[in-house]
Amino acid sequence: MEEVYLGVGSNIPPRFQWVGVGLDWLLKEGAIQGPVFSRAYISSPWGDGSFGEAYINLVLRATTPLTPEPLLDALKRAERIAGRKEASRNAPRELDLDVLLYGARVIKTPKLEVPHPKIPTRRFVLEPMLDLNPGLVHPGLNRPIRSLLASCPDSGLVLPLFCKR
Ligand code: PH2
Ligand code: MG
Ligand code: MG
Repeated sequence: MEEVYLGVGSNIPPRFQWVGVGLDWLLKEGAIQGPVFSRAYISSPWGDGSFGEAYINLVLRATTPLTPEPLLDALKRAERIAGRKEASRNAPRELDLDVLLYGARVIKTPKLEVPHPKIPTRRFVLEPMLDLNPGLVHPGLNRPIRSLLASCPDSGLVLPLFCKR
């Protein structure tokens, strides 16, 4: 069993429905267990070629019995079950599931790079990671997520939907 942080995003309505469909399937399959969720955020589409409605973004922490590449395959399958089709990079999507962290492991294969290479540049990922663990340290860069957020160049809208409980 390993602890993982997964990034979750959707910008094709009904956004929360697609998030639910994908996560239900991952839980039913046993691909993830005991998920804990960040707040959900509204964020403006980020990156070259991105457009469309605002995103719902959140991060979850869970345990997984799967090794990294089978976990990635399960995430891709959950995306397809939520209706996602092949499309250009950054195009609107019903569901996007990314492996952000896999324990403290640093992995680079042709299929998968972990920690996710875009973590430091995306406020819609850094903010929800901090909800889950304010003391979290990026295992590849050996820098606190808090400090990556302080120097993050992303100036897009990243708005929590609800206040902290
Ligand atoms: N994902 C992308 C491209 N752009 N923008 C926001 N706000 N949120 C995302 O999850 C996102 C994005 C490609 O994975
Ligand atoms: Mg993504
Ligand atoms: Mg993705």
